[in-house]
Amino acid sequence: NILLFFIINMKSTVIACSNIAFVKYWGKLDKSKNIAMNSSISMTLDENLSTKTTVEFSKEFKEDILILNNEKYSDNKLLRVSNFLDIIRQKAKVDLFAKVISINSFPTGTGIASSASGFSALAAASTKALGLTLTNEELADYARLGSGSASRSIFGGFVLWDSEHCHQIKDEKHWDKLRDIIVIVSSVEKKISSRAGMKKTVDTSTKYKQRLTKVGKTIEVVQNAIIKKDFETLAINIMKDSDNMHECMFDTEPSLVYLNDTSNKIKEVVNKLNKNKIIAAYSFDAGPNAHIITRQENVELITRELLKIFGVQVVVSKPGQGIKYSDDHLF
Ligand code: 2P0
Repeated sequence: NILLFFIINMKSTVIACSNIAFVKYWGKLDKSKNIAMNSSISMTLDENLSTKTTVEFSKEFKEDILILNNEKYSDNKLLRVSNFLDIIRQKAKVDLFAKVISINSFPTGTGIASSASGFSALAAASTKALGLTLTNEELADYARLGSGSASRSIFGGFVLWDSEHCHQIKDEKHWDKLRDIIVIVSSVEKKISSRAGMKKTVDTSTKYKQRLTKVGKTIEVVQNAIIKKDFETLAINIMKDSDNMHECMFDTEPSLVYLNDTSNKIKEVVNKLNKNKIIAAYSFDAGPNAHIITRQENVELITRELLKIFGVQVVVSKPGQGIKYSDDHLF
């Protein structure tokens, strides 16, 4: 370890972005390896929805330290980070504690998947700090152990998580006119985490069993729509898959309801805009915030309509780049 200390710089900083799943991950086949019940497809978002993380390992630290958005954590959040770092420490054969400082560009716990950007940044920064050289595919496998959706955020553009490993379908330049209008309805932390919620759905929902028989076909259709840039097919299937996941959530015992009245108003607005021609798709994760997928040319019109709903804020994202290493450390 002493030798290691001299030959590598044990500090690294990474910016990772969130992602929006067009076909959703909701349920685990293997909890310890974080293997999903079904494949999922996502678009990585840009730096408007990102996490910047600096990790340093040092013999000066007597325990792991986690500072997230300027607040020091010593609860479950720290435990989850420490457990993840244990895997990386074991791989690198290092037993030093780490200091982790992380800043999100958006409010945590709102269903805009802070765990996706958070754990992909942590995976990339911690492995780099310990001098591990990994391919993005290998890095995604580590990120997955922190959080399932984080594995997809390692890559830019359009990503397939085949329930175990991740692959890029197309990079961010492939469909650079595609946009995600994120409608922030509430920045309050959600009551039931995705992790706990999906376990309940797997255990109790019969609709979920039906979902699993159909989602393979949806994956194929959505992947082809991305490759061909077929917006209408993409939009129809994004909405169907989001609705189907939320039906399974509702079918869970006890019922999981993540959308609120404002979310439902957003759905109405999108349905109205789509009356003559499909120009937008709504997608909701485990929270009330909406993602509206559209083409650049329609962003202005759609945003204008959405902002008529009281109290909402919007952030617009392009297809993003995936993880980025930086020399501009947070400490
Ligand atoms: C997704 N979500 O595909 C789905 C849609 C939420 C709804 O991935 O337990 O935080 O850490 O693997 O990745 C959120 O679940 O769960 C999620 P863990 P994660 O984006």
